[in-house]
Amino acid sequence: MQELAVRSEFDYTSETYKDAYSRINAIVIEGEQEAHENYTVMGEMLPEHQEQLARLAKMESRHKKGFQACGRNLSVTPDMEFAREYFSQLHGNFQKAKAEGKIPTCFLIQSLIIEAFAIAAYNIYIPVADPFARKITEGVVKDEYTHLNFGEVWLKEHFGEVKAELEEANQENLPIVWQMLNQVEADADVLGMEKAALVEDFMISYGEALANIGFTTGELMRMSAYGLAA
Ligand code: Y39
Ligand code: FE
Ligand code: FE
Repeated sequence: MQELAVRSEFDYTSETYKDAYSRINAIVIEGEQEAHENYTVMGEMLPEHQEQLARLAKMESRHKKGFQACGRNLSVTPDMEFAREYFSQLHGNFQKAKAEGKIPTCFLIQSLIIEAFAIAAYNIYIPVADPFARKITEGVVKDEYTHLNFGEVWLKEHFGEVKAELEEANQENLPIVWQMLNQVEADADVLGMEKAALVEDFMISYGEALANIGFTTGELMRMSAYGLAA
């Protein structure tokens, strides 16, 4: 009954829905592909965690395949060029951090910021998704929590040495996520995902992660406020 009530709100076959889906679906597919690449690279940078990071990378490719199936199921062609452009700033910052051997920055970008973004997007999407996509997304979001946790644990273990670098990386990358959220607001709305709910869910996951790593409440408030500079 619940399912029928939710389903009747959306026409998943309308051109309006499919047009918005062509961008959101592409963003998710591109995000999963880049997450796969990022964890593969991080495994090379951290030989002692190579096996675990390779496992995360593999999960990301599975997610990508799942979301590609969601697009096909709705007869939507994902706009991959749009999605590559969408991620280009974060992608560039990750590549730069990697080239400079800045592992904490890599963790902040991929495991904290991008994972918290994914968790927010997937949690908010699940109740309004078509039944096929809902099943897939429910499975995926569980994995994303373990990815966020992996970054948290590593950063917590190295908190003393990485704290200053994390503050700098936060200042540089949090405003970018804010811009990304603004950019996708209209399309997300067509899919039934409210920006305010996305922001709230993102800040909960991200803030909790920062607290678990070792930041004080005052520090994480200040760090969160940098997002508003977007
Ligand atoms: O770790 C992961 O699997 C992350 C790559 C995926 C990112 C997904 C980004 C979702 C943003 C969608 C925006 C819709 C409002
Ligand atoms: Fe994923
Ligand atoms: Fe992930």
